[in-house]
Amino acid sequence: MEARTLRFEAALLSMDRVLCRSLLQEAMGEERQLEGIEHLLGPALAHIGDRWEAGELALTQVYMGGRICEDLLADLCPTSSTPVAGGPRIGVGVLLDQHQLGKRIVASSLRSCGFQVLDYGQGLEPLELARLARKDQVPILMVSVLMLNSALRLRELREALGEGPERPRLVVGGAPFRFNPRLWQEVGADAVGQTGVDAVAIAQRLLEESCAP
Ligand code: B12
Repeated sequence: MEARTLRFEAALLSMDRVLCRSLLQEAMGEERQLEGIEHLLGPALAHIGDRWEAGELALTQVYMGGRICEDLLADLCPTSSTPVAGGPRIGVGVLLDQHQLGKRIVASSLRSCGFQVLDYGQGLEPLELARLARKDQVPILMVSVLMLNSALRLRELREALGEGPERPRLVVGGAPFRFNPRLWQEVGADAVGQTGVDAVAIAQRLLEESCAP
């Protein structure tokens, strides 16, 4: 890992919010803002997760790390920073689990590129999420899942979205798809992405495809 990522991880674990914030701002200044956040926060939290799994860290440390990142994101990339009237609409949500940082970054990336984001929240049941997406007639539904059990329930969501050209296209992302690169196809998704930048590129591609004669 890069030196700054290691420093960020250490600052998260010692709950040094001031240092976390300044490292994040530094990273945001060097790259396009959200990409800077992704490059620092993603690997640091993934490493904290691995260390928790290996028994080196307590769950409370994971919790506090996540909490600090949540507060920093709320502060540095507010949810409604760029409301765009008339842009293509995209639904986003977290299926079943409570890991919401990825969804937040994906939503901010989409908003910053002119999409109207309908944020359905987290901890959603498959049928409920499908109902919301169909009611709003979003052409694309982006779903974040961080736990394998939640990822496997994407099949139910995909089924409930229905068939035909009008059904929302299902785009997925999150840790289980990094661990198993074929999982997105197994659950019936239309596309998978690893970052907020991917989310934007996929949305543009799917919308172009749907307009093609
Ligand atoms: C922080 C964290 C928590 C925090 C969450 C805080 C919060 N408010 O979100 C807390 C402490 C609450 C938590 C709880 C739990 N966690 Co947890 N957690 C993590 C951790 C360390 C980091 C996740 C994170 O926020 N990463 C940073 C964000 C920015 O990254 P991201 O979500 O991956 O999103 C990026 C990309 O994936 C992508 N992306 C994400 N979604 C989408 C969607 C689309 C459409 C696209 C295009 C892209 C995209 O773009 C994002 C931005 O770059 C992960 C480790 C890991 N490797 O992910 C474990 C992890 C996900 N947790 C895990 C577990 C087991 C749990 C608990 C069950 C622990 C417990 N015993 O209680 C609970 C479950 C809670 C629940 N019901 O949901 C396991 C899951 C394992 C599995 N096989 O399912 C992991 C993988 C840790 C591990 N190595 O074992 N967790």
